[in-house]
Amino acid sequence: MSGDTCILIGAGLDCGKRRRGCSMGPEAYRVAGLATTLADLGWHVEDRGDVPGPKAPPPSPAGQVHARAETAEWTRLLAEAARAAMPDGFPIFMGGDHALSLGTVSGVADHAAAQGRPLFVLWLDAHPDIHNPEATASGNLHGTPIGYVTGQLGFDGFPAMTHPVPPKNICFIGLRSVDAPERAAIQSAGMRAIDMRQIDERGIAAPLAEFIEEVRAANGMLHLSLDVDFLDPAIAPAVGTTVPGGATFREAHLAMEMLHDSNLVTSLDLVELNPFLDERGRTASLMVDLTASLFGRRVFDRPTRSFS
Ligand code: 4U7
Ligand code: MN
Ligand code: MN
Ligand code: MN
Repeated sequence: MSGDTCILIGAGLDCGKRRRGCSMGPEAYRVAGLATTLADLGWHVEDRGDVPGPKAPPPSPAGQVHARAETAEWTRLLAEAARAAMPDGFPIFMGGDHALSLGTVSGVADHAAAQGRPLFVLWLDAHPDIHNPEATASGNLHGTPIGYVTGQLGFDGFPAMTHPVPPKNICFIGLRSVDAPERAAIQSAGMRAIDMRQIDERGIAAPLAEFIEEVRAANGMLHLSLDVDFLDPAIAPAVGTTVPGGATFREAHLAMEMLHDSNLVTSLDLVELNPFLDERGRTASLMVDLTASLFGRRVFDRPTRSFS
């Protein structure tokens, strides 16, 4: 992976949905030992602390969309934090709910554009999060980051998305909760969407390898957004939006190991961890271990001789 410095940035945004608790995520990752885990792998780790949210959260008019103004302000702040961090190393945004990706991806997209490189986004999630504030039925903005970063309309009051991510540069893996407008948006834009059935049938390695090769061929930068609900709730209970039938422990680790070997990932969101719902820290610890695989933890340095 590029560089040898990774930058931890706490993004305790908790307004992308009504059930609270993701504000405790950044501290849970610290308690679970994220920094020492990465340092033990040889990385220089810089913890920049938490991005302070909007000072006085502007009042949200009662209506369908929850905390629109507060989320818009977070988007501005996190885009700025991402733009500032990218030149200095590999940022890890410790969420916080998935509404944080409106900001992180837009900041990372600005950086990629300045480098003259295309940005690709890998979205590991049960959900495609491709609503916009007009199409969302729940009114929860954590279901809208892909809508925002691809430049959909309806985000009045949010910063303009200066460098929208082309839908063809986005790959979903792990989908199993997709509603009708989301399905239509994915299909009409021709996005790469690997649902759990495809993982059942082909494994996770084959479709992921295809996407990695596409990013490599384009000399792209790759942003990884890892939603806790990508994982099966049996191994990762600390999330508000559990959906049965998620990625297994090994599917998730294999994805991280392959992404490490690809050397293409340049930024990471860890999102939707709700420590209030955890069982003795097991979800936080699993997310830290997956991050370790992404940052180079492996059993052997090179393939060992196999029996033949
Ligand atoms: B998450 C949902 F309707 N699609 O819009 C919605 F199913 O960041 C869920 O992926 C969104 O956890 C889930 O509220 C957002 C719902
Ligand atoms: Mn999500
Ligand atoms: Mn999700
Ligand atoms: Mn939905």
